[in-house]
Amino acid sequence: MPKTTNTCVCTPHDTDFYNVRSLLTDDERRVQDAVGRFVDEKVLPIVPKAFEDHRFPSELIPQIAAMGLLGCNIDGYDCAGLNNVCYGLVCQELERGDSGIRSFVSVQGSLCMYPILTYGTEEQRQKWLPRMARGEVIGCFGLTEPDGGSDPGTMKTRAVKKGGDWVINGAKMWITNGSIADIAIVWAMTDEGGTGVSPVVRGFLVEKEMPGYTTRDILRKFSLRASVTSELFFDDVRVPEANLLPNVRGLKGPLGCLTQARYGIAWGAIGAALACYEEALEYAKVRVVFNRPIAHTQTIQRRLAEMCRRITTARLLALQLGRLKDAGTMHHSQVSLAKWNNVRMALDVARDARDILGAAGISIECGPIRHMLNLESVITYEGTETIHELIVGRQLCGKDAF
Ligand code: TGC
Ligand code: FAD
Repeated sequence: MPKTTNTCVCTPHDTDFYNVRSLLTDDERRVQDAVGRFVDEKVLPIVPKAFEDHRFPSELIPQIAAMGLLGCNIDGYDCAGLNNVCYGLVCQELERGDSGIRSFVSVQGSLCMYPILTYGTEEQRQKWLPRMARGEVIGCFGLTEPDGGSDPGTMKTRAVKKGGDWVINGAKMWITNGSIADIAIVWAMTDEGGTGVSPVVRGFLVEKEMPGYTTRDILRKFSLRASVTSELFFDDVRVPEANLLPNVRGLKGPLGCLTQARYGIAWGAIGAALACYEEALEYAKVRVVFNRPIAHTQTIQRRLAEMCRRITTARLLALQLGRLKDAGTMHHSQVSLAKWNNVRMALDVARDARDILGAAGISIECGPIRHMLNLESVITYEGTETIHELIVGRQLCGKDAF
């Protein structure tokens, strides 16, 4: 039997070394290209200044909505009904622009539209989802509290049933889109089980104009500056029963939403890493020091090869995760491994790219420092790196070590 020989050798592309794009369907490639063009033409020209000015570029919302990117993996309710690989590619392209833009889309789709779709009534879906897909109603997701985010089971915000309403008291902290949101998905402890029974977490749709509900922006951030981050306060906020999400009880409600958003982040981080790597690679080829481009030195080549290796493996990991999600077989611990791996990869790539750019790398004119600073939030929110390591550890060892 003759040995099979490889007769078609294609030169690896420096930004897609294993030609992962060839594993996508035509539709998936079309979605990626359309969002990529949007990022090149509309996001990148304005986002460094927005970051510098500590301003969320809300003028992008109608364009993002018109492209069908809000809740894009939801079927019906005026949503695009794309598969989860497409949703991942959307996140990847948006975060190639800025993590703040991907954050906006993650929160709207995965943290706000998803729970209404999955835990809400048909009336709630009809009322909110089409308007949220069109960007006419903006959402935020309130889980984290001032006393700690990693262990949401200890939350202090309480909802007490009074007559036909629920009355909410408490506060949420570090909430993306908080002050620009028309509705907040708020998770609160209830005592609905009665005396002697453990409190139960329930989800509520709190509307902006409800008396007692206020927000305050968190200013002076060094990270995610092109994104709104707020505190939410609830002072005897009366929420009608019609605004309770009836179809989930317990922490699995918010954690189920986090699985959706963490999935998107695992893809998004690849975009941030690619932006940094491409800039460092181009710079290294033209920056002449000691009479030769720095790209002709062993150390710089090793560092660029290391970036290429880590980005390539992250891409393959995200794509397989997406295929599992589309097949309905993805486990949330697999999402944790991907969020942990890909965000750590992106942060390391961004820091190294910043260094390869030398002094120029500290300027807002260059992307890596902006991505690097953003990724300090991305590695913390949606579960810190440690929490994801411990989720994978629990899956392997069968015991909580939190
Ligand atoms: P645990 O006992 O593990 O779970 C309670 C119930 O939930 C189920 N479950 C999940 N379901 C779906 N997806 C997941 N990821 C799930 N994890 C757990 C679990 O099966 C159980 O179900 P049941 O039926 O038995 O009741 O709960 P725990 O209290 O031990 O918590 C474990 C831990 C530490 C992993 C969890 O609390 C955690 O993930 N902590 C991190 C918190 C976090 O990620 N917060 C993020 C806030 S939102 C945010 O950051 C938005 S950033 C937005 C942006 O700008 O992009
Ligand atoms: P803590 O829980 O106090 O953790 C502090 C440190 O202790 C971390 O390093 C952590 O890894 C470590 N640690 C915790 N437990 C253990 C353990 N058992 N063993 C070892 N180490 C441990 N939240 C929302 O609800 N909605 C949002 O929209 C939202 N947006 C955000 C936007 C930004 C820009 C940021 C920065 C955060 C946002 N968050 C949001 C909050 C985010 O989810 C939390 O910051 C995160 O979950 C961590 O919580 P914490 O900051 O309270 O840290």
